[in-house]
Amino acid sequence: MAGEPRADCLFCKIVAGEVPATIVKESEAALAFRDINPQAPTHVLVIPRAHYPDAASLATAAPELAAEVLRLAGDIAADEKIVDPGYRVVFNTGPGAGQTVFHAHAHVLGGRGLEWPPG
Ligand code: IU
Repeated sequence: MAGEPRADCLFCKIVAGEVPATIVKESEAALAFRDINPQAPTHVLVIPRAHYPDAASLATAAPELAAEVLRLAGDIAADEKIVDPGYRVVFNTGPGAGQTVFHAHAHVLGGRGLEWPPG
């Protein structure tokens, strides 16, 4: 069922406390933790606690939860002091775009110059 935890999902295991993560912020419905392979001085992942495979399915099934993930991403940027000069929020969607964990997550990246277009 949509939103239910999945036994084979790494981020569901982080939500359950079964896999360690450095959590930087939490809300009732979402969680933010540092990426284990950071691509920038700030690289935090924001996830809904409920399982949706990608950002589009999250936004379709639970729009308020998608908004909560984006709000938390903005809070992280403020906490990490990367709002100025700017930061990036990325949802890799599909293997061809580099998605490796199929539990919706926003990458919050900042603290260095960010090229456009991304690779
Ligand atoms: P992607 O967009 O699906 O590729 O992002 C998955 C991210 O999850 C990736 O940047 C990994 O470094 C990160 N990650 C993590 O933070 N903790 C873990 O235990 C594992 C992956 I496995």
